[in-house]
Amino acid sequence: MKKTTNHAPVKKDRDETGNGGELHQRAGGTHPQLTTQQGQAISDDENSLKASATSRPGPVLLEDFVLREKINHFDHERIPERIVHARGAAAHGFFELTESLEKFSKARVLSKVGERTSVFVRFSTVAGNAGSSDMARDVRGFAVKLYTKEGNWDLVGNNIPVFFIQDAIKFPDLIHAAKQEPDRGFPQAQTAHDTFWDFVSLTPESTNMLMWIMSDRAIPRSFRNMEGFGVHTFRLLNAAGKSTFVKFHWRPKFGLQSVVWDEALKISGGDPDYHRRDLWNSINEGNFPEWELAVQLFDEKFVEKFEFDVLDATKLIPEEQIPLRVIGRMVLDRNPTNYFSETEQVAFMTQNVVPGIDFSNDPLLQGRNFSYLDTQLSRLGGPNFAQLPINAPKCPMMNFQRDGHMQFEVPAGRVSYSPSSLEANTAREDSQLGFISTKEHVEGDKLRIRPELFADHFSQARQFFFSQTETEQNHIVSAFIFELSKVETVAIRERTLGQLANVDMGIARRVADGLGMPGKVTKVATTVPAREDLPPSSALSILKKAKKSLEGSLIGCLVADGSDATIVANLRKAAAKQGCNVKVIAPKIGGAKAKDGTVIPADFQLAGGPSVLFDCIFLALSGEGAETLSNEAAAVAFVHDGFAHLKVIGATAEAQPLLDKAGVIADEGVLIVNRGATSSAFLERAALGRIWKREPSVRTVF
Ligand code: HDD
Repeated sequence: MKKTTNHAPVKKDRDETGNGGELHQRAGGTHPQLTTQQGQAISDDENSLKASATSRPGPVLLEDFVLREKINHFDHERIPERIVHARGAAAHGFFELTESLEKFSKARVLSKVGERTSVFVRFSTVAGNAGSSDMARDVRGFAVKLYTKEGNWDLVGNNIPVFFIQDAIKFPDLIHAAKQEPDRGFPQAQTAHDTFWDFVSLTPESTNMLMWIMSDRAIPRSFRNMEGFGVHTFRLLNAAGKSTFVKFHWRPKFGLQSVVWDEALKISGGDPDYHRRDLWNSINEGNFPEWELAVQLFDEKFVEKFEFDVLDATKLIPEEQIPLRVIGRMVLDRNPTNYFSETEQVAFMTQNVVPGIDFSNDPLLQGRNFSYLDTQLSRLGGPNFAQLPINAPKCPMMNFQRDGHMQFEVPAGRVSYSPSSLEANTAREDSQLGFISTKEHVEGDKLRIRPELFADHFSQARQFFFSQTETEQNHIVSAFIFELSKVETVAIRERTLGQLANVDMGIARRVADGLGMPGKVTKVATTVPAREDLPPSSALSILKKAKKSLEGSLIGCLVADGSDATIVANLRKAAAKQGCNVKVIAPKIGGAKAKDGTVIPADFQLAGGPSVLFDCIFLALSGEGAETLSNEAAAVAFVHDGFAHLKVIGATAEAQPLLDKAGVIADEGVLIVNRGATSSAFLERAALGRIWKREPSVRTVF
């Protein structure tokens, strides 16, 4: 039977009509009766209606409305996928305010300390289609719908605080260049191809964002380990009508973490659902993803003295200049009940703000405010998508908008207009409570222009690069080399090197060297050269602010027949104390026979549990197990990759043959746990993160 939710004007559950009981009985007392969409009980769901179907089937009859309705509904099961951010995963939760911003905003969600507001948050990649891999090198969408008591507020952000372009008119070009090339339909979910680099190398305003997407921010360990940003400057408006500029930041409780590039490539094969599975599992396990909401507040005085324009979405405001002020927390504690109804049909729109929160004149934001409603109309099929349970506000809602496709409301009465006098208690506007735009004086000529302050495209790109640790800088250089190595047109590679030279000649030369194109660096002409005096900002680096903790992480523990069950049990106990989970990988999914005769249950079979799925690895092997696994390519790759991906490796002394076969060289991240000893040294080192020092010994750094 079709189940309905308790959201207002939808069709009544049949149980409520009184028919349900009877149908239930008809189905044999234990299951609800299967019916058509019109509620007619179905007698046979296995066979279509056929003419003269005695020994051999005759033709299927057009009359079979049960068959036709079922196939017809199936034929229409898909809606157009999002043109960008098609691949996503989402969860429900709440936002709780911890510090009131009442002085700055009249929005209740920002002023009532302790009040919880329901949220639905969708994370996504940008370029890939709905079925692409989670681990593509890409920006991640971070879209938050807050169902406030004063209407829905959507903060439709990304995990990177700047953007590729300054004006919405360039968005279709950017996306056409980034997505699959139109003649061949590939590559999928990646920017490593000619059209993307052609466009960005001709669009110098993208340079700052390029630094960010070539950094490890674009290959996050999980959604839980990402920051989120509203990107644009918004405005807050208080009860007296005074406006303050604001930027919004989400900061993850589990800390920022990313994977390394070779690992990202392998995760895409090992588990294309890596991020959505992680989100789903962590919520199911009660390990709720959590973020702080922080704001940067500033006034006109700061706007005047800031080196860049606060309305330019390709720039950020360093935290050293305007510190973050933490005002609340967001917890995701419930997985969706139905992926399509919720995650697919959720309609985020930047235009969704509540009284007390307002837009700025950022031309990118202004264009977005048009695009999101427009796209929902075609994606969700008409103007009534706000009635879908996932999109409906959770506060009283009343207006005179009527009819249209899929109208679920059944409004009573004669009055569907305003002003009116025929009925008492029709909805009226309220100048005190209602949404008011910031009062702003505007004058001047109507022109298609970019403000002068928008013209510096390289200074913040340079500041970003030199704010990174050496390891992170190496990764950025390698990412440029990887991406440009996939660009077939040499002139595009050269032009990109020329733009990079505007950031810093040293970076451009390193990339050129890695491409085997030394001597090919010629600066592209620019009117505003990069400033070299911007101080580095530690907040821009992942590693400088990494949390030294294992909370929420996964240990992959390799076992085989003959393993010591006590070692595994002890590891589990010690790991649980640190809030981290142990998953056991064995040659057979039925588990491994421990030396004491018990069975160590397995979570993964070796071939389906590569080490890329875990944050660190532990080899709980007996001598016999290590010998056997040394001849097993998947086991050797498990250890080899763990080492090459700079992970901390714990192992029993008996595991040495496998370590040797995998080419592991002893260093501070390889910890041998002696018989009877605890695994605490391994866990202590693992909590500090990867062994970055190992990197130059496992790959060439240009
Ligand atoms: Fe956008 C989706 C974030 C610029 C037009 N965008 C979309 C989503 C996120 C963002 C997170 C997915 C929402 C979801 O999960 O359903 N977009 C951004 C950010 C931007 C940005 C942070 C720059 C700061 N977007 C941008 C521009 C335009 C769009 C300039 C058009 C002028 N974005 C769209 C869209 C999408 C979308 C076509 C596709 C599906 C949808 O809206 O619902 O309207």
